[in-house]
Amino acid sequence: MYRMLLATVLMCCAALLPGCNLLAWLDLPGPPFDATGAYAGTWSATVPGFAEPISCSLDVELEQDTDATIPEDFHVWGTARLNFTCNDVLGYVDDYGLPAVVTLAVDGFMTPGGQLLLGSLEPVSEGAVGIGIDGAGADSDGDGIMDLLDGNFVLSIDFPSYATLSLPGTFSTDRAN
Ligand SMILES: [Ca+2]
Repeated sequence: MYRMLLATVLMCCAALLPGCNLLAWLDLPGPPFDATGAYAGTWSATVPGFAEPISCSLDVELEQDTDATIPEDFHVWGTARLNFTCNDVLGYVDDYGLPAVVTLAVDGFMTPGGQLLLGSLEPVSEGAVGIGIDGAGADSDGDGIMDLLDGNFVLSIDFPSYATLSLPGTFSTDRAN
């Protein structure tokens, strides 16, 4: 009975008072590093129906407030820009009606282990483009700032005038600033 009462009081406290942050009260460790910054690298994916993978450049800009109160300090957001302007990609740009560059706002979080889970889904003028990113961040020099991010992504493009394209692939980036 006492535990139920305590739990109820704590839940009410968390729900009603903005200053009452139970997670902060627990004094849990913060994010392993700060992802804020610009990252540049390449993406690679296999287009359905084609054996050869295609690859081109990728830019990611991220923000994270590691001084914020938990869980907001694990919140990561920014933009991911996939270029389709490389020679081996241009054919698919025509075939699939892909834009030359896909720039997407992404939002998500960092796990305590440094994994970044980011996603977006936003309408564009002709349809919808979405991306899901599952990346592993690393702080290679131990200064608390993330230095590289690589992992997997799925880009979904749904234009009414073209077939829906789901492009799963991998990416690798390093800090650019
Ligand atoms: Ca670092």
